[in-house]
Amino acid sequence: MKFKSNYQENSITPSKVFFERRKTLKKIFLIGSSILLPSNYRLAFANILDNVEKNENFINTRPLTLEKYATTYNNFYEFGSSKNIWRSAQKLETNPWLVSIDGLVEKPLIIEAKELVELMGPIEERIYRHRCVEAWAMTLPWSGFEFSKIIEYVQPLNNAKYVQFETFLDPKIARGQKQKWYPWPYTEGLTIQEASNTLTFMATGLYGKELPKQNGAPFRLVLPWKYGFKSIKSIKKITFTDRKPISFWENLQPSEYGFWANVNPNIPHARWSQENEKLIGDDIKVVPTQIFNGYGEYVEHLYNNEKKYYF
Ligand SMILES: Nc1nc2c(c(=O)[nH]1)N[C@H]1C(S)=C(S)[C@@H](COP(=O)(O)O)O[C@H]1N2
Ligand SMILES: [Mo]
Repeated sequence: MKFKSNYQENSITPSKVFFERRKTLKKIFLIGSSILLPSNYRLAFANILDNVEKNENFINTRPLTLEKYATTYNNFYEFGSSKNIWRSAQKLETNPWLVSIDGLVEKPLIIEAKELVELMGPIEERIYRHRCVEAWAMTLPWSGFEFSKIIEYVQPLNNAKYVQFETFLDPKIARGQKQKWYPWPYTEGLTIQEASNTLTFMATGLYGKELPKQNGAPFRLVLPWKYGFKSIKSIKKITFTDRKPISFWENLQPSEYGFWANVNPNIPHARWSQENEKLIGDDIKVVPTQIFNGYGEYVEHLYNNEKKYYF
């Protein structure tokens, strides 16, 4: 993979040199409240996925979805509304990829995606169940880091109540964005409590490899207790705010796609039941949907034990 070969440098850099360089980078980040890195700092980093630790809290009894389905059966409306967008998603240029973290924070940041990942590492692997609002499901091995690390780093102000996420806008490469009736760019939002939860994950890899473009390279959110549309792909902008963000799907059809969107078998979608889900695989298996997709122990307290948060 092209991305990988660019990343060989540190595997042959003595670790002390690498460590010193990391320190220099950290100092640079600390100089201004918001800075752009000079281009010579767009260094090639180690293939950080080589030293990924599996997080034992998030292994799964459900078998992993076959990689061929996870990477060829996708929702990424920027590239079209079919599941078969993996080829057209290869047009997305993810290197360079500048990300802005701004709004109500002490230390706003504009940074290259690779460098943000370096800064937030080490990378860990978590196996999470994934549940799309369309009633299909997968079980996926993500690598990445907890979103709380970003929160710690930028230090939100007291009045920051929500986090808004936004992806790219480039109709020239993303054909779906030529469809003007969609409220591009794709936007999502969480309360700051949700964003700080242990489960809230920034994925930078899948199946021990760099994150495929169709799965949201260079990084995307993964929120396993919520319907999949909340897990926004290919993030360009993260804004801490005092206003509740209106997400892409909520904006399109608020009676069908709620802000909370917590997985709940008892709250049907306007057009179908959510009682069961189809596990994608060679033989499609139908299993009951679990409240909070089975992650209640981590997130129930966020919702005052009210298990109804969908809208
Ligand atoms: N930017 C963006 N992010 C997105 C989507 C999208 O269309 N655009 N689709 C969402 C939906 S509906 C789902 S189910 C998941 C699918 O992720 P996957 O293709 O990696 O399984 O991505 C979510 N994130
Ligand atoms: Mo979805």
